[in-house]
Amino acid sequence: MPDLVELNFDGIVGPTHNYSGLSAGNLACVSHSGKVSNPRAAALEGLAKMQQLASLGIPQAVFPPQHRPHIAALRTRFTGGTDADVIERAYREDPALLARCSSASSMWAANSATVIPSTDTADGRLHLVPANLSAMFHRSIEAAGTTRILRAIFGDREHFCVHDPLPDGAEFADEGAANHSRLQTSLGSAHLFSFGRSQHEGERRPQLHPARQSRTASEAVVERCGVSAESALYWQQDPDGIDAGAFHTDVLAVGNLNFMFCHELAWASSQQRIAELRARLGPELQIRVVTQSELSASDAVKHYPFNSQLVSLPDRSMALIAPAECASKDSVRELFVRVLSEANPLSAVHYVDVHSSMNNGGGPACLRLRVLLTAAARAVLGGRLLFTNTLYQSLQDWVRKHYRDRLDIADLADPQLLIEGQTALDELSQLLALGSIYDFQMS
Ligand code: SUG
Repeated sequence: MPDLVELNFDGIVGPTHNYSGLSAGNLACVSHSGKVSNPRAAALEGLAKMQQLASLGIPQAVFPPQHRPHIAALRTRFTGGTDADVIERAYREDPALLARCSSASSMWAANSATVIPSTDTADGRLHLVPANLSAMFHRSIEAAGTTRILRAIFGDREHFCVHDPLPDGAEFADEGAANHSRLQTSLGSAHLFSFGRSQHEGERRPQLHPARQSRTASEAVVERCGVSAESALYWQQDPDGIDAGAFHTDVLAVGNLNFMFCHELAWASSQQRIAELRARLGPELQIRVVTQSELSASDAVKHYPFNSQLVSLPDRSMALIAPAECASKDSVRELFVRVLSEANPLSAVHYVDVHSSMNNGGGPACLRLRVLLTAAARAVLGGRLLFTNTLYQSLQDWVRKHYRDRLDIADLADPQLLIEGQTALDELSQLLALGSIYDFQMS
């Protein structure tokens, strides 16, 4: 089997990063609704995080943001006039729609696609299924742009296959890699797909918050990518976990190779499920389940310890890349100290400051799309996306040149914001050698 190395593609925070409180069930996002944002600081935080990982020897790449406001979506409702007219009318007549069309939510690259490495697919290519994000309108309008960007990066058909997103709507609602985890031991690999709801009658459902991912969507992803039926597992998110604010599984669980760190409310009947997984992958698999009494799910949702990245270091031990919010909570810090002292592959915890993203419910793990690549596949990636000191410097300069340091909801009505975004992203697509990836570059 060829050696696979993980490359993390981090979403660059877009110029319209704001707090519109668009995602019901995402408690941080709802509680920050209406606050003033600082897109420049948010984008620089994201870049500094990438730099921190790169300096630990962890392969890192960038994923470009989408252009907002999404003019085509606004024009579905407001058909005439210039772009500025459309924005102005939307602000007057349907400000909620303008907010939905202005979110910088494409930054959370974990939701951009499900990725299956070439070792685990029937045709030996790396497969990507862009997520339709059907559960929330402001996210569903990412799918077409994401598909285009993925095809610009993974365009080599000998090594890659970028599918179309699944059909829109509740039946196939798909949130991408946030609900997918791949584990591996010498006995093989297992793909864990988590869903919030299925066709199964009598299934317990969350009472307070939406269950976003459908089981049918995950089954379709498995089928399209040619993942063997034996290695795919479908686990229901615990409805109590969703009601505590874990809208995606990666809010309560993270796994890498033979180690998984999770909360007991990540999945329904978690003990039974975990026993099945252990039986499949054997004793090399280590799973650290945190109980409610050790750390409540609602504290886990407040501080996001499980939304850490669990990464392999060059010495093959693992590190947890945790949000800085974890360091300020005694019970979370103590949990990390305990887990570090136990027999498992974890050798370190590093904190990163992604405060602006956290305010919208996106921690370190949400910001990145993990792609396991062979050396040959890595050599044919499109664009110039690999994170180097030079790229870091150029991107910092680019953000400082183009991004505002203050944005409130009324600023979304400013047509100048659209122009600033076009100018910035046009320059970015050249910097990253991606060609024309934005609608405004095609017209
Ligand atoms: O879909 N927040 C995102 C956060 C996504 C986090 N991703 C993972 N867990 N993988 C969401 O709820 C808020 C945007 C706003 O209000 O403008 C938002 O979409």
